[in-house]
Amino acid sequence: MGNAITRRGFVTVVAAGLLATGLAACGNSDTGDDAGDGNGKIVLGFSQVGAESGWRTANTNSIKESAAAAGIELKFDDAQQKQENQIKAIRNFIQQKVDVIAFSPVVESGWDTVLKEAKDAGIPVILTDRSVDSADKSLYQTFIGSDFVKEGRLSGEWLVEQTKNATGPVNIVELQGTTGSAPANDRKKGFAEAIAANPNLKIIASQTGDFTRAGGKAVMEQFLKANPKIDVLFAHNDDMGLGALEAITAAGKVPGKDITIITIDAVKDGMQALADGRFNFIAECSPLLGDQLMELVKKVHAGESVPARVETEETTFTQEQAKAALPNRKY
Ligand code: GYE
Repeated sequence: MGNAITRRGFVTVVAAGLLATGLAACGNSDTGDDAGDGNGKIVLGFSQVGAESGWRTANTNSIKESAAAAGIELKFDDAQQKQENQIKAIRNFIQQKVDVIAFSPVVESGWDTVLKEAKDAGIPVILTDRSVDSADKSLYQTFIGSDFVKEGRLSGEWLVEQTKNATGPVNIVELQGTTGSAPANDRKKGFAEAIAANPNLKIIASQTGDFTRAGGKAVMEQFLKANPKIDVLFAHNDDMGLGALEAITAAGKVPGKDITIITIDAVKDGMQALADGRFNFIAECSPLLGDQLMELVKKVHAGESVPARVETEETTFTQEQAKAALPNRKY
C-alpha cells in the first residue's frame, strides 16, 4: 500500500496490483457520446442513496456542481433509500449506454448481479461514499469515500479519554445508521473496538434510526422510556443526534450536560449544536466528494488507471473547535 496526499487534501491509497485491471476489458475508448446526446460530453449515470440527511443533501449538491463544472453530463437518480430503486436506476443507465456509472450503495450486500451486468456492457463503475462487500473487485474501478471504522474509533477514543476518571458504570445508547449500510456497520465496529478495554463503558441499547432526524427522535424516546440512567448517546450521524435532542429535552434532561452526545458528519446544524453545547463531540465525514469523483470519471473513461481506494481526509471537533470552525463551514 502506498500513501500520498493529493493536491485536494485527499489521501490516495493505491492497492498493489490494481493498475488498469478491468479497464481494458471495459473497452470504453469511445468519445463519450454513447448515450446519444450528440454533444460529445461524457455521460455519467449517478444513483444517489436518497435525501435522508444534511450530509446527503450536501453530497448531492457537490456532485451536481462538480459535474457541471467539469462539463460532464449527469443523469441523477434518487433511490429514496431503497436498494431495489438503485438496481433499477443502474439497469436504466446500462440501457441508456451511459459512459460511466457511479453510485453510493445504500447497503453493502447484494450488488454482484447488477455490477456484472454493467461490466458485461463495458461500462465502468465507481463507488462513492459507501462500499460494497462483493468479493470480485473487478466489478468496480475504485471506491472514493471515508474510513467509517476510523470515525467510530475516534468517537470511542474521545469518550474513553473523557471518562477515564469515572468510578461507576457509564451507560451508552447507540443510534445506528441504516441497517446493513457500510457506515452503520463500520462506525459501530470502530466505536465498540475503541471502548472494549473499558468494562465500565457499556452500550445498554443500540438500534437503527435510519440516519434520519425523525428516526433519531423516535428511537431516543424509546431509549429514554426504557432506561432511567443514560449517560452517553453515540449517534452514527448528526441528523439522528439532532432528532434525539428533542426527545432528550422533552424528557426533562439537558443535552450535552445530563447526556453526553457524540455524533458523526459535522454538517452545519450539527456543528451549531456542538458550538452551542448541546453536542459534545463530532467526528467529521466530508460529503464534498464531487470534484474528486469527476476526476475519476474522466480517468476511467479515458482508460487510465486509477487507485483502488481514494480516502477522504477528515478531522474531529470539540465544542471549542466547532465554535472556531463554524463561520467557514461550507456544508
Ligand atoms: O454519515 C449520513 C448519511 O454514507 C457517510 O449517510 C454517509 C452517511 C452519512 O445519511 O448522514
